[in-house]
Amino acid sequence: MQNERFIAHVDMDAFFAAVEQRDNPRLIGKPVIIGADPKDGRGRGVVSTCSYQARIFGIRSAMPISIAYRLCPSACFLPPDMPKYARVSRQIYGILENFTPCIEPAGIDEAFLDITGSSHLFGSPRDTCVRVKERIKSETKLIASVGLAPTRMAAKIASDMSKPDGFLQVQREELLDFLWPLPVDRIWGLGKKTKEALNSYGIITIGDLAHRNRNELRVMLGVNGEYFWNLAHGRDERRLCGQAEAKSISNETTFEHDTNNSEHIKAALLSLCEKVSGRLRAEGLKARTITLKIRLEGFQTHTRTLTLQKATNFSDTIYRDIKKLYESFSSHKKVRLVGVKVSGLLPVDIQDSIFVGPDDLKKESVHKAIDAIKEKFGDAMIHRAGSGFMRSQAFG
Ligand code: TTP
Ligand code: MG
Repeated sequence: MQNERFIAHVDMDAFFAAVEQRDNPRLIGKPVIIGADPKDGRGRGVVSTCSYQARIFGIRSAMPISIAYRLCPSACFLPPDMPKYARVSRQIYGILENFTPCIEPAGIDEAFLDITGSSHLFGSPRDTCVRVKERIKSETKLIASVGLAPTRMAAKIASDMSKPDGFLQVQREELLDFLWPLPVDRIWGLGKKTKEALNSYGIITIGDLAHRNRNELRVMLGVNGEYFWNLAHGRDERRLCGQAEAKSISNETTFEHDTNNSEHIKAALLSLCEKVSGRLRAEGLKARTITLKIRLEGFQTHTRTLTLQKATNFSDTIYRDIKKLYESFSSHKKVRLVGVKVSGLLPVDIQDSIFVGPDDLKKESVHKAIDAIKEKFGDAMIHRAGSGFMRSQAFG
């Protein structure tokens, strides 16, 4: 096919743990857990990651470290060494740059590569992926798994399914057969709550979602409905190397009763900022522009916008500015609805975030851990402030 694209997703196996095993051969083949201090089972933090030997015991990223300790007290527990992982990450990105200029970083240990135009240099797309794996192994002594597919989402699922030390190719003609049997929450950005809602409508697999009417999904899920429907049909036309589409991500909440309780309003805004920033991270994006929307009693609607010096997807940064905008907005009227919108979206960029410094790295990793917990256990697990609002939906 003329417009066929070949997207590879490269993701390191058990990244932090693998680096530690490489640097201390006594750890090779053993359960190694990177994360908070377990304090003999009384530790309060979480697991960052663990070696595949530790996964046999049921240990996973974002699990409370006390549970990990209970499951495998004899494991080797190590604190994360973020500057070291950042150095290795830089080295890996350096290797990837040899294969294509078209790289989209997706995290400290993963990236998408558009290798459509690289085949004449390295053989078929499959050969290129094999070479990527080999080169990473020979230069870093670490193992990457690689998925190859016509879309980013399928490539990411393929690399994940192939782990550890895997490679899986999904051809264009097999794309829907590959996607449709998978549970619906394999779709990017589709979290636990949406999954539960969809399951209650009998939508269990990606195929179930794809077979529903697009408008029906729009009614169920707002603008996300159409986004998820397109992904379920294997449509993800965003160009890897181009800028993200000129679009925005937003969420809004209508209070059960109009309110002028600023603590309630700020709690609602914080929750919206967390949702919006979670979506940004799920889509590998950062935002430069932040907009607050306030609808007062009587349906008068106001927006306030500010542009950041540096794009972000951190919820606390977005909330800090939304709070500023809210506090500078004065009205004696009660508030009916608030919304948070981010725009000026950019793909997550190496210089812009991951390698800025250890603090940013830690933050990125904490946010990722929080997203993972929310995905697994729902929002109820992590909440910072009480929220007395009801409906939440996207605004355009
Ligand atoms: P992942 O690629 O999700 O996990 P992984 O590389 O450890 O294991 P896998 O073989 O399944 O890919 O994340 C990359 C690193 O990011 C991971 O080594 C540690 C860090 N991380 C956290 O700190 N907290 C988290 O909740 C997750 C998911 C990852
Ligand atoms: Mg990984």
